[in-house]
Amino acid sequence: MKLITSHDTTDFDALASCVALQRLFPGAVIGLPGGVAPNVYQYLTLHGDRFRTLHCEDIDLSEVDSLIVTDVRRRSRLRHVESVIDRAAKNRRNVRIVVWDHHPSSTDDLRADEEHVQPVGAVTTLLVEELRRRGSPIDREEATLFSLGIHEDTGSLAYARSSSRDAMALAWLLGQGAQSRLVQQFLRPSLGVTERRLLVRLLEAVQDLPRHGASIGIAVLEMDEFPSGLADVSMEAFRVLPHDALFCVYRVPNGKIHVVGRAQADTVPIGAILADLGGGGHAGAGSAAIRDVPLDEVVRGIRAGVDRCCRQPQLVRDLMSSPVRTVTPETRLSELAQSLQEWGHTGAPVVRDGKLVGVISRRDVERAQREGRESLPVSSCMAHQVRTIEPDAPLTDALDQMRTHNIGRLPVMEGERIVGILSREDVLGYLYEQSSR
Ligand SMILES: [Mn+2]
Repeated sequence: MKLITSHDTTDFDALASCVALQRLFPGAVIGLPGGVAPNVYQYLTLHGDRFRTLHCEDIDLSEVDSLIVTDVRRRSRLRHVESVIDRAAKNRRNVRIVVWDHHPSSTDDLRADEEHVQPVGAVTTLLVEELRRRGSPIDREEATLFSLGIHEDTGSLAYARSSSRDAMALAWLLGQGAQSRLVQQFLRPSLGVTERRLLVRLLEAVQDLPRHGASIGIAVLEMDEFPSGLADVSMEAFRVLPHDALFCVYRVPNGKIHVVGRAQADTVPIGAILADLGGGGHAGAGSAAIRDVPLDEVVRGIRAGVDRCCRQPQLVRDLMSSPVRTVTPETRLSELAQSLQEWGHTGAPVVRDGKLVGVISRRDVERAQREGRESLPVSSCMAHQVRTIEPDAPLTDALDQMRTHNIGRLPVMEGERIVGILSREDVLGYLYEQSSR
């Protein structure tokens, strides 16, 4: 028997890639580990006959002579087919193992006879490319399911790991009849009443892990009933909260602990941290299901992982321009206009007797010119309320200030002394540099 399988809490990328693999391995059976994600569950209540999946528990694993694994290759996440993997380890002739995956490699990875691993946003993308290459026709139900897989794992192409290949696969699927309205509907079903209650509890439970400039939240909940929709509730909380990263730790009545982690790109490597707890995932999203470990030990494990894995934050000091060109309140606007052009700056701090008394931007000067006030001094139209920042503040604080108050440049102050200036251009350059790495 040929068995296609994937990871626990099966998501759309896992399900879609299983279904696509059935096209490559006709007659193969899809056997899922156990729980599926709630949105996949809802999808399967309607599509269960069209795309048949079985529980691995209901399959005679001793019959399996081909194991096709997708969207996962860590052995710790493949316990449900451990007996098959063990048979293959004894004699490769017993079982042939094929892997399709897009996760980073690890020392715990399965040894495969055939491996298709590439760092695209969704493993479904690799399979769509393969079906396309083979000229296999697909219908609109398949096109819609494959789109769901790619949308889910790439955050509709907005996650950092999305690639142009994911976008091209989606474009092709639209051409094959993928239904965007249904994608939308199945991707994020609205939270039910129980999930909303859980969301409120979760939001109340969030505490800050004061670390490294990235703001990291952790919420620990002891549940007195079996939960549903933990991933969705965690995602919703992450959307609402101001944190760069969020760890949601749920202890369910049988003592098992579920951890769901989410992070903005380039802040906290969620997958790596949760892998040490027996889970896995990507930089931006991951999960772990942990048995027989006390709650406080799990929380300690997360803290330790964060300490170990988080990069040192970028500080304002690293990015600010220094020394600073300043002007006095008495400088004429016409003169300032010329200086700004010469310096290539879009504004300047205003200093009197070594003390910062205001800031003025090119926009202020241009307005004054339009209104014929360019002979007036800088003091006539500078901003007196100046927001400043310290050189050792994390860059994220500076970004917050710029965003919240819509300011273009922050004088960097060491006590009374101005030691630098951080402008929008400095920050933008850095952001684009970072995200293109
Ligand atoms: Mn995936």
